[in-house]
Amino acid sequence: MAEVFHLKTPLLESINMSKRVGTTVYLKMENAQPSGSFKIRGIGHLCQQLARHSKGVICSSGGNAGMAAAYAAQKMGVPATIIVPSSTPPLVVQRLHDQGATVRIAGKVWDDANTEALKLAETEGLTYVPPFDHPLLWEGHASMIAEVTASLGPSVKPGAVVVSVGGGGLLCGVIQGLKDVGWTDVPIVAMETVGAHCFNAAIKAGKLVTLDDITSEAKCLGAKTACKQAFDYSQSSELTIISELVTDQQALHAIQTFLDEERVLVEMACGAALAAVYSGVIVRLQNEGRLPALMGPLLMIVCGGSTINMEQLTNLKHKLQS
Ligand code: PLV
Repeated sequence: MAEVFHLKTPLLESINMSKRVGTTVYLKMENAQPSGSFKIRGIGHLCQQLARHSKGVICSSGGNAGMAAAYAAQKMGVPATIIVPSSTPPLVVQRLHDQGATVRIAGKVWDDANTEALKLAETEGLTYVPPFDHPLLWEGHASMIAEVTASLGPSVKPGAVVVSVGGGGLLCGVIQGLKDVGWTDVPIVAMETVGAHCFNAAIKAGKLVTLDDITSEAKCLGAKTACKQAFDYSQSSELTIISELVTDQQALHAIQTFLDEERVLVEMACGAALAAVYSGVIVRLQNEGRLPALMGPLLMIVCGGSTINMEQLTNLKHKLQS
């Protein structure tokens, strides 16, 4: 069997979040993955399937998919080229270099970097690693839900799951995981920031839409168009997907509170999900009757992320709180 690159992550109970929501909150600590986020689950799986004999992989990324592709490629002894947009902070470029990758900067947002990656894949014969839109990614991400079932034991089922949405790959993987274990009745709260809200915009329009620009600081949620599978799931009568937005200020407040209370630093993309608790979205949805009374614990996918350090946190505070 092929080597698995991701780790089984801890499922931690958060006393502080539980107090806020009024029910037990469990944190699936994907920040603890070797590449710093959940992305290694799907990307590790995809690379195993598609890149074993490759002359090199190429991945377009806001940062974390690239970190995962570089990690998997290094493990497989395959060269990695990561194309990031200019909005990616220098600290990530350095981390990618440290992971042994060649880094190129192309365009302003992820969509520009992706155009370049597809071109280079073609001209240089490299294996293209998409960050969110591929069934093998969703299959790999689904393993996190299988782990949650094992951690919770047979008698406990989550009352709801909270995830961040960028292009929707994490969402598709979580849904795949819920399907695998027969939990399709568990509602999903899909969180984005204003300015990186392609999934919310698609649901409102009733079709996939492409945002004009990414104006949020949560750059790793910054795909201009959600993947089709995520949108199709949002239209399915078998699933309950509630799409909610928070501001960058709320996402920043969430990562600061998480650092204070849980002693873990995550990036803005993850802050969007955490803000569902810290900014009262979950309680409001329940009060509005849109989220049924939680019959089980709330499961937070702590997606993690490498585009953060203390300096970057200070920069974000200056930018967003002045
Ligand atoms: N980030 C992708 C896409 O960026 C990337 O290239 O890294 N949480 C974190 C920490 C992430 O890095 C991402 C995606 C998400 C959540 C959202 O995942 P998705 O795109 O599968 O919905 C443009």
